[in-house]
Amino acid sequence: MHFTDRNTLGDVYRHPAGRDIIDKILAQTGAPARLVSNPLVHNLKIKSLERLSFGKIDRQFIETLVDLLNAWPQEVSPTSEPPTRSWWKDEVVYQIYPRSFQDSNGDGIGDLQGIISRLDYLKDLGVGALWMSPIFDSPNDDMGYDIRDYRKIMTEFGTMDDFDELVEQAHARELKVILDLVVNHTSDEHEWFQEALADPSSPYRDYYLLRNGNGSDEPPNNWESFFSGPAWNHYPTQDLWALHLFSSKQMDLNWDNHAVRDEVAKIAQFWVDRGVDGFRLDVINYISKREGLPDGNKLIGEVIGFRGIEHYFYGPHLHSYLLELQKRVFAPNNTFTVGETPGIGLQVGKQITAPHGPDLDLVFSFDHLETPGHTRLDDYRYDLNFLKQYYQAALREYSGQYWMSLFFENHDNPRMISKVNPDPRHREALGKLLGGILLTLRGTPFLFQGQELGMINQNFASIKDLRDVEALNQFAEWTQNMSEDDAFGRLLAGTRDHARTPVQWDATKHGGFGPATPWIEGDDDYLRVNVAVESEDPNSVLNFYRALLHWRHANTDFIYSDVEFLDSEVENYWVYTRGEYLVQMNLGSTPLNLRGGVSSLSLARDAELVQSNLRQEVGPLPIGSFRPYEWRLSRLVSSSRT
Ligand code: TEU
Ligand code: CA
Repeated sequence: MHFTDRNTLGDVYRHPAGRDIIDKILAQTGAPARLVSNPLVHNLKIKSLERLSFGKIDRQFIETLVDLLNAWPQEVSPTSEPPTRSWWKDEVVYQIYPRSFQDSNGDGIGDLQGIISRLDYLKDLGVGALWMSPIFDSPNDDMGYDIRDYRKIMTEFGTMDDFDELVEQAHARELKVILDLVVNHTSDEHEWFQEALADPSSPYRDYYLLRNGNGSDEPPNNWESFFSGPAWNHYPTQDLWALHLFSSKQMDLNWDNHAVRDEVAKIAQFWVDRGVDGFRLDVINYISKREGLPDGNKLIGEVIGFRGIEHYFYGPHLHSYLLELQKRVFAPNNTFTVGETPGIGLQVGKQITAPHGPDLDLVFSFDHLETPGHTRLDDYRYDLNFLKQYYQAALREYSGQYWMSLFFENHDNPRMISKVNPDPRHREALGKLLGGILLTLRGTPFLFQGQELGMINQNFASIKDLRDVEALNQFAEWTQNMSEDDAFGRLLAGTRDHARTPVQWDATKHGGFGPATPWIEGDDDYLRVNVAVESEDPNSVLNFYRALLHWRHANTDFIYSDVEFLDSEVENYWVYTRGEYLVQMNLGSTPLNLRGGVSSLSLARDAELVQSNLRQEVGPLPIGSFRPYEWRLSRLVSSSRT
């Protein structure tokens, strides 16, 4: 269908990208999903939005929407066959933030030799693949997500020999190695950018999104950076402006330039040739920007929070650029790929990971990480009933050969236990419950370092304890019109630093991370919560993860089995089957007692318990009753299936 502004919202909703955009707006505004099926809304023409919004949705937004709908593929391939077997479906991926994992040489910074020294721990835990946040040469303005040389190991992390040893040692343990490839932008210290600045006739000028200033001190458009302020650097000597969606030292590459795409393909091939099994592709859906880099719509900027985002989060050439990389590097080498795609919804996520000829094997979407109306920086209690609703809807879409990534934590987000319920009395049960969900839903689980210990947010005392460029920039912006205490208080709940404190290995100084004062420190939580203590405790979060990870390995049919949700409307109760297995849990901090009107399976008397998150000394309550955050996995013996 060729879209114009005379198409209706019903037509828009039938388009995969259109449906995702409308679903996101509904979710953000808390409007009911059925609003779209209301004929009054369904039959509205796109062009009427301008009048109905009193101009808030302006002409330019309408043209952007129509162009995007015409630029994007309009079909989502149907599939009902069972998923094909792949190592990246069999295995659980463990994300390592190298800077905070293990310091081997006493400089207070994690490194590759530190990772090598912990490979036996990871193998024993039961994970099957390691995704390392960027390890390449970087000035660390954004902790490695600002790459200065793609073919050199960051000095603090070690050498290429250390890398080769890590790959060899990981493969010897049948652990796959996944690198974090950041190719939406490079560091401003990358030689390409330095040459682009130095020489007006340099071919590298077209590697970036540079605009002549024509003497103006106004940026070329009104786009905002994710890390505060305008998304443009000005270089007065050259009278040049350069785009940076992230920090002012992370310069966006011009992917419309074939030479850039060629460079990226060669970089990926270089690491594949060194034994890398896969890549996590950083903000990969941002690489294609709308022609002319037009101003962002005011209303969309207010709703989404970043002005201009509609011009790049579903870029017009994203599909063709990903396909090019797939054909040149990933498919010929059978290289696993997972795209970090902030803002991408379920339908476009299915298009990108379509089983027959995917652009990428998996994507990371983030719509489940905050409940509607909240942002990461809000200090609120995350309601697990929202997680249940999200995954029930998402896994109805990602059925058959479609396959989801599953995660609750990463290096950009606070610890999930703290978001749900920081009450220390519930930490162990809740930590295990979250692991139980992650490892029994249908998809590939991604476990973030320390999550297996039940690590939580840290009691940072002041801004001096934080290291993250996002937090520091936000603090500088907010303290222009509020006190330092207030600005720090607003940052504390959601700063990315919570995920970046050193992994807690034992109760010695710095938690066994290393002898020196680490580059970032947490509170004294490591005295109680660490690998050494938890390894000896049969009731620990660590031993819960370890048991369930090994159980998965011994029951691969479970991994590929369908998921069927039951009793969906019972508050605080989440129950689903995975083939012959039943997963039940109490999502609340108070006891749950199921009354009548639930499925017979929920009250099955002879389901055999496989694993629960209760402490061994605590026996289960009568059938249909659950302790706070109680989780259990049972095998349905034949009679229960009736
Ligand atoms: O993250 C992009 C991303 O979606 C989040 O950083 C989010 O945009 C940000 O926290 C503002 O809400 C990737 C990396 O995971 C992150 O660590 C980098 O800082 C960022 O890209 C730039 O490379
Ligand atoms: Ca070190």
